Amino acid sequence: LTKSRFREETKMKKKVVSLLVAAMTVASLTACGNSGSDAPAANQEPAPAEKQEAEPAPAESQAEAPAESQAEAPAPAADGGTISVGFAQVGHESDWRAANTKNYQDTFSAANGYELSFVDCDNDHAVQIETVRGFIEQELDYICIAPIQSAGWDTVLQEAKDAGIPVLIVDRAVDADPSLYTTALGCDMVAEGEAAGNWLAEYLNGEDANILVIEGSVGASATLGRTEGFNNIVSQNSNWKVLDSQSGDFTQAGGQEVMESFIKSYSDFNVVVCQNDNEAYGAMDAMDAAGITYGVDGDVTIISFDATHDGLQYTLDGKITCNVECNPLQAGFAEDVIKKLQAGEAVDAWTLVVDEAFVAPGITSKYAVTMSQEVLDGRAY
Ligand code: GZL
Ligand code: ZN
Repeated sequence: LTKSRFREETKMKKKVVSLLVAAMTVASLTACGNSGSDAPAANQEPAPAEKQEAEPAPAESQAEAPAESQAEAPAPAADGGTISVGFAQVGHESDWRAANTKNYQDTFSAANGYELSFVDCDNDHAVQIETVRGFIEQELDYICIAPIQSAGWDTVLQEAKDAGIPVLIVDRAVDADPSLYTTALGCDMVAEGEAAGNWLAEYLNGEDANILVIEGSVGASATLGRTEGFNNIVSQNSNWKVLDSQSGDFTQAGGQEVMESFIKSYSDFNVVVCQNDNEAYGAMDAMDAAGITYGVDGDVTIISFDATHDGLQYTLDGKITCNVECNPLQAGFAEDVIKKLQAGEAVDAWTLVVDEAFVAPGITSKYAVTMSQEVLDGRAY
């Protein structure tokens, strides 16, 4: 349990830091209570004259521009005026998210010529929709959205398109007509779920599996994809049974809560799939409290997703046996798209952020890299 206190303390420290740093919100957009309103928000300064020239051509002249010709967004103003980017971020639910947020703030910095309007939407879809509406009203040059859930985006995406503002769907996917946004980028969540399943089949080598799944946030493409991918492999193994599958909302508290309820209902499980590292930390705390052993030397095999630093430390320690990565350092891909659009170049409709899987020391797999201290030391997040 001391582990979780350590984790809680680090998380609290991280949260304080990310709240302070994440306070860059557009004044009228303190949509999410935790926007760190007391921290300085650089973009609340009066916009210097030259910034106006960096604004895209007046909306009406782009309004009728169909998505494919949005590439004609103007090149940066001759004097290199700043480019305004709105980022409606999922929230602050996980270590992965913190790394993703920091990566966007580091990339879209004032020093790099950007004015970032960052809003932490606190896992609330309605807040995220209103945040995007606010970006449209502000007539920002670009809008990035990491959608909390896949459904419910058509209307506001149409509004952004009508306003002639290029929209980048990042990290997670939306269930909307692709002509309603400029580009999408992120990991292949179905492939991640299948990687976990394929590794498990290789590891169990024919043994039965009674599986409990702690899913991510309801309706998130990361949840839907990982569940679909893993179940594709479950259906290929007739001696595997998924006993239960509940959402832990991608948080440590959620993972612990769901695992505690699973422990009350099931006693014959030998595999727990956590759809992100923070849920795995919570599940481990719950199993510790119940005296259930896990890891390479335990009764239960834990599979996790995200391959964050702490998650890979547990994999190196043999507590998490398999950890499937989804790389959070994606802001560079978003910046590449914006630079191309600024230069009037066409952009790809989809950019895949590649990832891999990791397994505990002592295990060799054709689906995953065997963890070592060097692998851990070599990680960028
Ligand atoms: C995956 C990302 C997920 C992470 C979670 O790309 O959307 O959201 O797996 C995070 O940690 O909450
Ligand atoms: Zn919150």
